[in-house]
Amino acid sequence: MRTEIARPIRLTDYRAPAYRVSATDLTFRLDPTETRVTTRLSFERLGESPAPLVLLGERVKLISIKLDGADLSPDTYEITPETLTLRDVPAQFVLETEVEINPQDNKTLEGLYMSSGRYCTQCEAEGFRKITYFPDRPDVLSKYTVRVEAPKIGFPHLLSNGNLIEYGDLDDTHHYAVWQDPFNKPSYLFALVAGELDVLEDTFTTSSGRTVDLKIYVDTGMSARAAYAMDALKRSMAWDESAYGREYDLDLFMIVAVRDFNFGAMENKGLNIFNASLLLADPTTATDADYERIESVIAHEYFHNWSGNRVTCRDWFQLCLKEGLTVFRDQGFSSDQRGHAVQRIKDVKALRARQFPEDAGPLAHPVRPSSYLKIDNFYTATIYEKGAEIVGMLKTVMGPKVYRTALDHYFATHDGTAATLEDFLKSFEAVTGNDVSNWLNWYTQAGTPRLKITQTYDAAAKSLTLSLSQSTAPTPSQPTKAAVPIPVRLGILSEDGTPQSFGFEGQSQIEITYVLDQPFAAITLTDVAAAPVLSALRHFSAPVILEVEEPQSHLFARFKGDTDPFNRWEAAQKLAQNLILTGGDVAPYAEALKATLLDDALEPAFKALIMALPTEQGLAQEMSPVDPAAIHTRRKAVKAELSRALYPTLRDLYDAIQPPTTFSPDAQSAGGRALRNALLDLIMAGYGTADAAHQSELSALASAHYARADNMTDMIAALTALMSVHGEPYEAALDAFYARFKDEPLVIDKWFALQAACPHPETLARIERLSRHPDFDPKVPNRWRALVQNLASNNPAVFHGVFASDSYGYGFVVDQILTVDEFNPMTAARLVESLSGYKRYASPYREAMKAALESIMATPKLSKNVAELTAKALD
Ligand code: 0A1
Ligand code: ZN
Repeated sequence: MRTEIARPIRLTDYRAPAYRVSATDLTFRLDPTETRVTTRLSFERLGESPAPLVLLGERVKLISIKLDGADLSPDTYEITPETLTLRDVPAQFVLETEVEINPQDNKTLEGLYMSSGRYCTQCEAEGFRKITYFPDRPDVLSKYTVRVEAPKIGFPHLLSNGNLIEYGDLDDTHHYAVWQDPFNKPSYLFALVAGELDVLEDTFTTSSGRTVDLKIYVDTGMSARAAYAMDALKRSMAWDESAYGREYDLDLFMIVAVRDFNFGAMENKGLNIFNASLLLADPTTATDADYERIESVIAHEYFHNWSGNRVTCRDWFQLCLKEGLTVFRDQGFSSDQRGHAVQRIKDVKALRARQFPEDAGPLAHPVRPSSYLKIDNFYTATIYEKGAEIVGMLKTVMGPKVYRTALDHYFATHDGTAATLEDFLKSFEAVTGNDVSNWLNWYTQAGTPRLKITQTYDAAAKSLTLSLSQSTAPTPSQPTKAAVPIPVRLGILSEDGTPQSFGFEGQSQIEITYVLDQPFAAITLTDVAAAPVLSALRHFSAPVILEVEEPQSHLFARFKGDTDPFNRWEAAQKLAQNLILTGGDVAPYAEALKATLLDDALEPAFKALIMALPTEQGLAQEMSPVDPAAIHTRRKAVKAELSRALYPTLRDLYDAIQPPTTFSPDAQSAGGRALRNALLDLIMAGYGTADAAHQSELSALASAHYARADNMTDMIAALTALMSVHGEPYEAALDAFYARFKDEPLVIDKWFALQAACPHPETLARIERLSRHPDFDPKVPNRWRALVQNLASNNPAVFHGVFASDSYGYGFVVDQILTVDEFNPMTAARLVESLSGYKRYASPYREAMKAALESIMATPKLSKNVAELTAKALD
């Protein structure tokens, strides 16, 4: 049997709901296999004429149904596997249903499910319908009262959204709690948690003087590990007040950490639920990257309280209204906490690594898609990260003051409602009086625009003419593209790297932002004293691919001295990319890198970033057709050569850094560790081509780094360094690591991840072995992703089988997708993307990847999630 192709949901089919729900009362009698949910909904018809009431429900067993207190006979309603329809209802009525659900059996991790013996929920996007019959769509907002009943033993904490208004004993064995949320909310923001938990408590005083109780619930014995998350939460609350004037609105804010979770975290009103990996941290179990992620995700979910909860989305096509805006807000927070340049470089690296390939392949979709089969498949880098870039561009073009006023206007105008992207853009129009409708093209058009700049310098006239043009290649179902507004921030340097002023529109400037909103435009900079080096798209002012024809010397000038740190890093990356993809002498690049490393004015975190060569995945985007074997070999060779050329410098710098005796996760300390570990990484790249004596010196260095590591960042860096050595020292360190952390699931995830990401001929066999390890469980997404996602996304050499042409990693990944698709389609589907770019690959990879996708498609009973993405990938 072939999976039946479902009917897509289209934006143009949007119809306002026929009924509003003025109150939602839920009672949960919790039981692992037979939870009873009683739902009392007060409906009011919105339109003039009678309309059927269609409620959504999946895998819920209807026990009883009453309308205005009277039992309904089965011939008055109709049930399908996904709906409950009442054809004939009054204009105003109360509907009461009782349903039975089975949380223990629910391995989709959507709706109500069990994790480590606790009950928890995940309702975004369409999980609430797995709890009860409801108009489960984001434009139906309602006030919730929730009563939770459970045994006292095993379930001392009974949590839901809002305020606790009542609790007590039902009898000797059972108790209950009643929660009331005073704010209207859509069903996707509903949450419930019940179980044994430890809690870390604190308070926050808002700018208007209200005290908010903060509670973070974690596994018993783990509350100390929530301290960093608590600190990040308080900083986020203060930042949202000062940067956006947004104050928290309830008296209580709770977060719960759970081990089994499909995504990162969820912004349920007043009760955020987090994947434990993004909440728990201490120096011995979490890396600096983990601390950084925790800080940004805590902020992200908290910021949703305004951008997402108080103002929500009219329908799921508007997902980026809340996600793009909230990512932009959390990036602003991180940037204030950790440094603007370093944060921008990291954000752009992530955008290019995840969003650019998406936009260049068969899964390309606009930031506001026009149709979908499963909305779960649209929690993508495009909607999140490209969505954030659009908001960032608006801020760049409008300026910070206008941006802030427009956001204030947006929050004030749409508070308590479900809004659209047009509403968001209209706030900018309301504040500026300007038409901003051309910005909608960024939302409706897929594909990364290419920005081409050609330059003509007239030495006699001292003028520099820049011709700018934009184009976007066709994407699935969008053959032609309109121009989008592209802010191009630019300045000029002299050949020795010093900034030059210039005239533009009659004024002397050091930097301008020109908005290219047509397919083509030409501008002239005057008073350009000497032959200029153009520094365009500073701070990555737009998510585009920049093409500038220029000599290598210009790249070196920017690498050495661009005052814009982003473009300094960018020039270094371009030079490294050229070395790897087209060859050339490594010496000048090594010299420039050395000068950078010896420059005391630069931050360690920036130096660490500039030392990292472009990744194999990044290089693949620059090659056509992609030959992963050539990329791997050439990158490795350039890295080894750099390592040899710079060894004395790298070693001196490495030896000169004394790791601090006490650990602090702050940005500066993390930057110091990042630099020391980047030095180690580059030093170790020389291992393969070193003589025996030097090899044993390097092996000893990596082992000593491991032995002295007193924090997880340094341990992982040492294990990564030992990958170059392989053999006994690597195995011994891995075994020691496992023995030490075997009772720490989050660290054992790292143990799996590390091995899966090792670029070595034996890795595929090791991964297959690890998939039979007693600690491997595909039902736990964190563990599954650690092994499988790391192979597919972070180990291109092994995934594409470059070490042995007959063994690709594709087959293993397909088997894993199919295994997980049987119980958790949402998580399984996210891995299909790894095979989707096959058309860009050279033979034989291309054919093998395509065959892998076809084998998925030929499988009976695929989920809608996997079927949608596989069909698109093959299209
Ligand atoms: N709104 C969350 C993302 C999220 C979406 C779906 C989930 O489960 C299926 C979980 C989380 C965020 O942006 O953080
Ligand atoms: Zn979000």
